[in-house]
Amino acid sequence: DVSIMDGSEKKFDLSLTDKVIAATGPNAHPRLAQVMPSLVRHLHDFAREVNLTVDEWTTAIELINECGRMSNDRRNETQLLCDILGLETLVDEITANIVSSASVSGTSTPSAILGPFYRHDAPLLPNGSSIVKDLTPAVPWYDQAVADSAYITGRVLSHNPLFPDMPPTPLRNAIVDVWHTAPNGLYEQQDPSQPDMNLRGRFATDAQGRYAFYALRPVAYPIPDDGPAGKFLALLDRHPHRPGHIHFIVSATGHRTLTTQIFDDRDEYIEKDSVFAVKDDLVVHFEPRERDPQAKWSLNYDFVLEAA
Ligand code: MBD
Ligand code: FE
Repeated sequence: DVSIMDGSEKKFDLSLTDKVIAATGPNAHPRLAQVMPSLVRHLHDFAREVNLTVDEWTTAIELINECGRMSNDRRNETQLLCDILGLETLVDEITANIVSSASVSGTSTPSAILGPFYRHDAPLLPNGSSIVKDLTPAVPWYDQAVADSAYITGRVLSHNPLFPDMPPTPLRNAIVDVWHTAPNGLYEQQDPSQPDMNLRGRFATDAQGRYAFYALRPVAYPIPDDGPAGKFLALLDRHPHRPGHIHFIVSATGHRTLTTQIFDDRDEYIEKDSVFAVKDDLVVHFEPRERDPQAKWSLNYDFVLEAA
């Protein structure tokens, strides 16, 4: 026990941990007043358990400071740090458990983490068009893009948890917001050689709930590993790779917005995602596509939203 009291002085009766917790005032923000005792206890217990030294704590502070200094609209290093610790996936799981009624588990499409590369205001495109903006032989990844061109279709469906036995029904005018990396493993905002908003788009579903667009089969890709999060991974002897994935935010009036990702089942990293986001129901299988000069592969995937 490292508490500083020796039992003789009533004034120092509380352990350091209890003092910090007791310091919270009566007018504290209610949610903070609720969660901080637990946070302080776990932080203090962690430091005691590992015998954390001042030097080690200073190193950790520098890591976090460096993440903060690097973070901006184009790269959120602090979020990346959370991702490699599994924290974004954990809070995604907890949130899903809180907001979905337990009885409907498994009936709507599972969520997955947003990640640091979403951009608002991707162009709204007509169904059947392509999110691949620059596909000329001058593009360094042209050959791979041609080989992996894909036609992605599906429906957005509604599940009403109040009527759990009813089959999901098609949702008209749902928005499918999609983004993925180029075959060089970079999102457009990471890569000056890609046009603005390359490989991003939004599609509105038709009266039958259908969406359709041309994209590429996603490739495995290393999360940015030239910063503090990457340095941390290396110190842990961990690889930075994510399995090939496509991000989606699917929204519709009167429904919970779904943030998710789908994962290509051919990917060698499918079981070792560096940010722990893969779920069984999000693993998809691309089929060879015949008689379409625009796409070598096809994928059909339905999203099921929960009425809210
Ligand atoms: C990504 O591309 C990503 O999707 C996540 C979740 C974390 C880091 C990089
Ligand atoms: Fe991603």
